[in-house]
Formats: sequence, structure tokens, C-alpha cells
Amino acid sequence: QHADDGGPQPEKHCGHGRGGMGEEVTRKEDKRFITGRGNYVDDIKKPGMLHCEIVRSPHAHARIEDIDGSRAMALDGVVAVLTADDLLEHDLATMPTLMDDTQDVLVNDKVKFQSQEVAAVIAEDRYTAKDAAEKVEVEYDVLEPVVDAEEALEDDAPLIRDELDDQEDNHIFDWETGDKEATQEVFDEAAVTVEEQMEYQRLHPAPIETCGAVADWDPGKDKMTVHMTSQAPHAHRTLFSQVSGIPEHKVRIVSPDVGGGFGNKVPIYPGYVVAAAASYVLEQPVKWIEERSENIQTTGFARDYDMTGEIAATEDGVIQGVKVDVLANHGAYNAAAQPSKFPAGFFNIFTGSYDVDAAYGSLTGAFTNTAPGGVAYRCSFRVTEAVYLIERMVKVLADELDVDPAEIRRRNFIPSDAFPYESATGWNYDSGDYEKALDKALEMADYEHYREEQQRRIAEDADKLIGIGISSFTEVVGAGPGKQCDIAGIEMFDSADLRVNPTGNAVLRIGVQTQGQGHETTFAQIVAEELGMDVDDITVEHGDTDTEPYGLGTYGSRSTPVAGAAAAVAARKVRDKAKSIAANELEAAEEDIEWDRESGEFHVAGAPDRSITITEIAAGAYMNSPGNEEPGLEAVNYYDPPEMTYPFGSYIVVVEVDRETGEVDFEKFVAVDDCGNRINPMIIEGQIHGGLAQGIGTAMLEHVTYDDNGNVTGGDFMNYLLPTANEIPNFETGHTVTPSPHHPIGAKGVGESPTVGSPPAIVNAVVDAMSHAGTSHVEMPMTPDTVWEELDEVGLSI
Ligand code: MCN
Ligand code: CUM
Repeated sequence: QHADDGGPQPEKHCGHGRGGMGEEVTRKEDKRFITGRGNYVDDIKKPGMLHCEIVRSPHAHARIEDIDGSRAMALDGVVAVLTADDLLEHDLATMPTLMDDTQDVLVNDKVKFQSQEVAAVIAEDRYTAKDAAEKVEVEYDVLEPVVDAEEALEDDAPLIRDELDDQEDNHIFDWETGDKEATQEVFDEAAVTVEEQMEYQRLHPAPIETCGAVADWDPGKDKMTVHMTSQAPHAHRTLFSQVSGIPEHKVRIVSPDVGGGFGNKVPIYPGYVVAAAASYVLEQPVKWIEERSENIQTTGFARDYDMTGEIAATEDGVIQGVKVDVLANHGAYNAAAQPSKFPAGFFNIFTGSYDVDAAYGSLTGAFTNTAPGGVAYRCSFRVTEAVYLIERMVKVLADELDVDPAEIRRRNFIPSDAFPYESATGWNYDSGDYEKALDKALEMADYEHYREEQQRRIAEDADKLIGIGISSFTEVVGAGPGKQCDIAGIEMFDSADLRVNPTGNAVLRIGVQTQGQGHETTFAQIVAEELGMDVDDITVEHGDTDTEPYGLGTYGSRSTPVAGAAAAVAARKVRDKAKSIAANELEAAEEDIEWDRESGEFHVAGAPDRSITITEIAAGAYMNSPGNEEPGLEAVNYYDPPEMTYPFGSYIVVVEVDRETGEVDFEKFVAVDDCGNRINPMIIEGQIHGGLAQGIGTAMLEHVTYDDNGNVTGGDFMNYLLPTANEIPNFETGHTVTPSPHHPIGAKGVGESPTVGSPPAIVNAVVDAMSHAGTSHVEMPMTPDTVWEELDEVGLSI
């Protein structure tokens, strides 16, 4: 499966049985998870630990006139009621967002979205804290809210951010990419143009474990330890130190087992800061754990993009230009979790898998009286929106020209020999073979059969229509490079620290933090592959800033592309030193020592029986190290990738649409992914299955909705519908392997691909069932009533 050329690819692996690259090693972490021995933040109990409950605003837009905590304080077991005034004393009333905005920790003056943090109660147990929170009396002067981005930009809209000196309206930023004039020229001269407006609705990552923290200030050591639900412990440590003024070496962030993140645990939230401030003031540990509705209503949401896409093409369907205009709802603060220099994330990649002459995108961001966020939920920084747009638009073009949607993709793919490829918006794709993935998916999906079946149903005026949707997406994952990508100024490299013990086993510490992706297994596999060790002899540690090397965290599927590379490089450094020790042990010259990936052993060139294993070398490193080497066997690598990686895939979805009820049934769901060289195919398949389920949730069910008064009407699991086993069809997965030429082990990320790639395939399928009658678009979530309305609109309902 490995490429033999192009860059520092690994030598061949042949399933040597030690748990290296490509082996389906069962997940090491599962033993503790399935035996109830996981250790999540809420499992942490410390002596004298107090509990924090947050008082939240029922209004979306209101000035706070008065807060009276006396009735709450009177309750037995209540230790403190905190308001912005208390935090102001410690300079903690506000905190910076990842996009350099300033967010209230507790509202100082004006509430800007429903359920915003207004006060906090600290009590001896959680129930008392809850009861007391209800007794905190807050007087509000209720203001008119605006929740819709378009209305927020109207002249008479209420001004949300009136505390900012230079903010006269709700406009945050304008952003553009590509070549406007060149694109316009292409459009002016094009034989065919198509246009479609589509919304990518507001979603929430909704991890099963909500956010929480246990903060523990130790006045003896002047040290703050915070156990918290964090996808990026080191970055959070730096921010914590900056916000609190506690020196960074006196801050320890521990992210223990995390029950799903999906992007929700990248930002800093007021709850963490309040817990830490309370612990500092009270000198006791303080726990804060969010409830489900608090999580959905206040923490980082995803998407909320209103997009208009346009394509210019020849009569044969050769795409020449792509144009896109977006209105982005960012909520009450600009708090998207993405590289600082990209106001619209990686939305730039909206030309997708296609070789186009010119492209232009413009985007406007707006404040509204809704929770802040925008980038989360299994997305590489807005690539999800970009992929949805282009894959939907290609279907719109195919219908306009009456060309098969598979065929029109084939005519436009970036050819496999054109890589590395620079896109019209200036992005450098590392490698790809899009046609191969599409061909494989078409075959697996029995595409021709379903096309015939579709026509048969139409001809027979059947009650149930068939629709076939395709998405041939390109992802971009693995931020850095540090020069282009940073979080709050910190360059996005990542790290690995590998220590081999005298008895031949090893501990690998990594700068990224798993939330369920299986890093304890896959990172051990990388080391097993590179050192000829057994996967069971390698322990992977993460999530504790006191022991792990500095890293930027897990999101944007960056763990494999960046920290995975660091792990491979650290292991190779160890291998280099091992050679010198092997030479000493075997009494040969170092130049004559060869490493054999197959056996995992070092031997003297031409004398394979004079060999030594890494276990024996490890002993030598501590007990008999040569004069030219330091004792010990370890290495650290901080890896700044030269480029990002561009995984891709082709998904084909066949649906049956009921003309009577608008219900959509999945007949077939095929996903062919290419993430370069694969570390653990079983873990990859798990990632794909989970991500496809989330793609189905996106397309069919999920939506954080608001009413005109700013009330969240989709803010709990009664109204924010997650997909369950009932809604999930049987997935048929396949893969192709196109290694990344610049990654040490040729791997690309994969964690987000299914959620990024599948929604347009699903919508394309539903549209496809009705396009013969004139349907060009159906908005997500495609609930039965939405679909039925469209059926009715085009005369297909019965
Ligand atoms: N992998 C592999 N071979 C490859 C690529 C990846 O075996 N060529 C493995 C990796 O080693 C890792 C897993 O697949 O164990 C995912 O790897 P990667 O694509 O590098 O993504 P990350 O580990 O950085 O995970 C982040 C990604 C994101 S951004 C979200 S959001 C998401 C996702 O992963 N959140 C998840 N998958 C999730 N899965 C679970 N269970 N929980 C989450 O919160
Ligand atoms: Cu955008 S969700 Mo993931 O990148 O943590």
C-alpha cells in the first residue's frame, strides 16, 4: 500500500504482526472504557471540592439592572455568589476569544444571547448549587433582539456590541478570496451559468459528555491545576496563564478521558474561568459541569452560513469559474475556533476537486443575539460549508445541462498527474486521484442499476421515487504550517516525545489530545512500525501539560498529519541512535548496520544472522552505551508540516422518497475514502461510520433554531435531533490509497471526511429524486415536511 517513490515514504510494511502500519490492532483504550474504568472530568472528586452552577439569562438581549444574591446566600451550604463585579477585582470579568474578540465571563452590563452567563453560585454540593442558582434575583431591562444575520445588518437593527468603541452596526468583517475580475470575465463569456442559494443551518457538535472542569488552586505551591474537557490542553494553558496572570509554569491543564469533542471542546468557555476564579478565591477545588441544554445553547455551535453559489461552464459542462457569496452568523462574539489569520476558516477551498480557471468568494460576518461559535462539528475550519456548496452546485449544473452527475465530475476533476496542484484560490493540494475513488464508488453502488430503477419508477408513476446523490469531495486537514496557521499567535506545529526504557518498552508522549479517536492505539502503531517494537510495548500518553510536550491539540483532523508525523520522526531519531548502539553491541562499523523493517531488527550488512533487536539495543543504551553516545534512548520532535494534507473521497447515496409522506429512506450508502497510507483500517472505518452518522444528522435532523424573541427553540435533545441507530443505514465503505508525498509516513487525516463529504451526497440524492420535475434544491435538515413541501411544489406529491 505504500508508495515507493516521492518523498520520505516508509519502506514497505508487510503485516509483520507486531501491530505496525496497516494492522487492525484492537483499541488499547477500550479495555478501560468497556469495563467502566474511564476517567472523565465528572469522575474527578477531590477532598473539600465545591460545586459551581451558573445563573443564565432567560433573555437574549437585555441590560442587567441589578443582581441580588442574598436569598441564594441564605441557603444552607452556599459558599459564594459571584457576579462580574467579583471577577473585575481579579481582572477576570472578560476573556479573549480565539478570534481576538472579548467575551464576558459573567455579564458585566448587557446580555447578548439567551442563556448567557450572568452569575455563579458556589456550594457544597451540586443540588444546593442548583437550588441556590434559582434564588439569584436578576433584574433585566429587556431589549429588542435580532437573531437573523440578514436582519442584523439592516440599518434599524438593534446594536448588539455597543460596548465596543468603533462598532456602529452588527457587521464584523468582510473577507474575499480569489480573483474577482478574472472570475467576472469568465462568467461574462461563459455559455452556461447556474446559481443557487442554500443555507448550511446552525448545528451543534453535541458530544455525549458536556463541557466541565475541576479547578484546584494550591496556595502552598502557588499552582493552579485544572482538569477540563479540552481538545487543546497546552494552548488552553497558555491562554489560562495570560488571562489569569498566573505564570504558565504554575498552571497545569489535564484533559483526562474525553467523551467526544467534535470541535466543541476547542474554545475556552466562561464556566472554566469561573471555576478557576472561584477556586483561587476560596482556596478549595471547584467543579463545574454543564447540563445538556447549557451545552447546546451556549457553547461553540457549527456552520450557520447562508451561501449563494454560481458556476460558469461550457455547454459540455466543463466548469470554468466558481463564484460564491456568503452571509455568516457568528453570534454575539467573534469566537470561531480556527487559525487566527483565516476570518472565514478554510472556506477558500470551495473549488473542491475541480480544475477551474477562476474563482472568487466574498463573505460577510455578522453579530446576532445568539450564542457565539461557528467552527465546530467535525469540520476542518469551514471546509464543510465549502464542500457542501461546490458538491451541490455541480449537481445543479449537471441538471441544467442534463448530463449525468458522475460524468460531469469526471470532466472536471483535477487530473491525477496534476499534483501537487495549486487551486484557483491559491491552495496547494498534495496528492489525489479523484477519478479512481469515484469509479470505485460507482461500482460498489451499482450505479447503472439504480439509474435504470429510477427511470422505471418515474415511467410507472410509482409512489416511491429513487434518487442518487454523489459527492466527490476534497478535504484539507493538518494545520500548520506554522507560518500560515496559528491559534492566538501560537504556530500550529505538533510534537512527540519518545522514551525507550532499559527493558525495551517505551512511552510516547504526544502534544495532541484524543476525544475518542483511538490515539493510544494508532500512535503506538506508528512507533511499532518505525522501531520494530511490538505495539503492546508502547504506551501513549496525552492530555497532561506537566508531562506532555507542547502541542496545539486535536481538531481539523490534524493529529495524524502533524503529531503523527512528529511521532514517526521521533521514532526515526531513536532508530538512528539505536544504529550506533547496535554497532557497538555487534562490534561492527555503524555504516555496516542495516535496519530491516520486516524483522524489526538491526543486522550487519551481508550477515543477517548477526542481528540485534530494539529490546537488546535499549538495554545496551543504558548498560553499555558507546563512548560516542550519551546513555539513554529517547528523542523529541516538534513537527511543522510543509503543507496541509488533502484527503478525499467519493460518496454515493441512493434514497427512496415517499411521495405521500415526504419520508426519505436510505437504500444504499457507499463511502470510498482516501486518507493516504492507513495506520489502522479498523479505526478508520469506525471514524467513517461515526462521521457518516453525523452527516445524516446534518442532512436530515439537526438544527439549532431560534424564535424572533431570541429564545433557543432547538436547544435540547427533545428539539435538537441526533441520529440514532434507527436512522442509520448499512454503510458500505471502501478505500483507495494515495499517499501524501510530504508526510513522513504518507498519511493524511480522516476524522472529518465523512461528516464533510456526506451531507451534499444526501441532499443531491433527495434533489435527484425530484429533479425530473424541476427541483433544484432542498434545504437541510430534510425533514419529511420539508421534503413533502417540495414534492407538492413540483407536483409530485400524492
Ligand atoms: N488514522 C489512521 N490512518 C490515517 C489517518 C487517521 O489510522 N491515515 C486514525 C488516526 O490515527 C486516529 C483517527 O484515525 O486514531 C483519526 O485521525 P485524524 O484524522 O488524524 O483525526 P484526529 O485524530 O486529529 O481527530 C480529530 C477529528 C475531528 S477534528 C473531530 S471534530 C472528530 C473526529 O476526529 N471528533 C471525534 N473523530 C472523532 N471521533 C470520536 N470518537 N470522538 C470525537 O470527538
Ligand atoms: Cu471543526 S470540529 Mo474538529 O476540527 O475538532
